[in-house]
Amino acid sequence: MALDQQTLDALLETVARFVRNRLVPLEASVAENDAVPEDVIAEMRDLGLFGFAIPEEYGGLGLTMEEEVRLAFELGQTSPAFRSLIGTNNGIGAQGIIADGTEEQKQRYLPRLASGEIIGSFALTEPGAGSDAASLKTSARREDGEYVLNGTKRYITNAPEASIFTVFARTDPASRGANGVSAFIVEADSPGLSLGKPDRKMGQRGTHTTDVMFDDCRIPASALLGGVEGQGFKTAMKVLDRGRLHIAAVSVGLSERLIADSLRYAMDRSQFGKPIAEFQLIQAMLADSKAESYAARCMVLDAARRRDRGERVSTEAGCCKLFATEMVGRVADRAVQIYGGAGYIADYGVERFYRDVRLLRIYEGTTQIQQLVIARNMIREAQA
Ligand code: COS
Repeated sequence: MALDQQTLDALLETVARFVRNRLVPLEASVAENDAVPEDVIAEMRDLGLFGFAIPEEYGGLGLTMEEEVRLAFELGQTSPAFRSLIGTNNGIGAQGIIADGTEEQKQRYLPRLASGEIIGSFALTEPGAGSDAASLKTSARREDGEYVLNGTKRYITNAPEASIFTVFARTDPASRGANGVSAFIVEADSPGLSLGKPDRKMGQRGTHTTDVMFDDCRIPASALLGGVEGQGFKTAMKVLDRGRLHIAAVSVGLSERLIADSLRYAMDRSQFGKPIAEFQLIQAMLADSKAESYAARCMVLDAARRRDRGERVSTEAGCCKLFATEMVGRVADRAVQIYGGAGYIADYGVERFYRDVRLLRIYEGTTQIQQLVIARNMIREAQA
């Protein structure tokens, strides 16, 4: 553990209180205004939430994976828009630098990411390269001691807020696969970098995604992550292994919130002369949701502990992402069902969560990509 038990308990309790008292009451207005209020962002900075997964030596809290997933269980208890805002700085927008950056790159960016002074973002997906990430076409041509980037990245979370992007681009035009891909830290004000219009999404209002376009965008050679070409795809995969565990933990938190809300509603709402919670068909839905949510929590904790022990958890992270995100989809669906007509009406908030959780099965690797990763690893191990 990076923190002693008492400090960890205090942190989790503070975050749980912040979520309950400060964030939950704002859920409807954040969705309505498509923005997290500035004063809430400032409070998140003060709590250290922009840097919980960044090492202490760079100004973060340096949580272990187990500590991080426990924190994500708490942060998951409210609209995912709040978590997304701090999610990239701790996750995909910083972990590439932490894993593979040079000491100079770490010193330059991590303290400001940890404090929340700047937002980091991750630019892998392209119009023609989603699940098949290694087929990306954005190019980085070396010229006069600089790199010149050309291409378009798509659905980039926090792009409008970001000051830096970890961009994956092809430095070797002759190679069509993973080996020709390199990672760069690109500052948002680089000449030739521009953003598209904000995407109009199914849910998760308050979180913003846009295209990021590079048109002869010139960046210094020192922006090459780790100073080594051809390692970018592996960096992306390592970052995603970690991110998938985090998303699974957020899914657990969201399911716990939805179960608590459905249970309360079922105990309050009466039909046929008694609370609907006393009807066995409602109980079956509550029990299925509880059992599945508990299973996901146990999986996530186990995988996180394994990672902390130094094991490679690509398979386990895939299992967690697959199971937990599908699980929260079923839980949200049952929550709408338990609420009945009210579940379909925006005022009750359940339909918003139902739309919000739909993304979890898609980003940071779809369910089908998790299946592929898990099965490929199983076959590889059996052949070894
Ligand atoms: N950690 C470290 N290295 C990894 C890795 C991991 N988890 N997974 C793969 N690699 C390495 C491989 O070892 C291989 O290296 P070598 O060539 O030296 O052996 C290289 O990366 C290429 O791997 P692979 O051959 O498995 O690549 P594929 O093109 O077949 O694709 C999938 C792999 C499909 C799993 C990958 O493209 C993927 O995860 N796609 C989903 C992308 C995604 O999640 N997008 C979300 C966008 S961010 S919100």
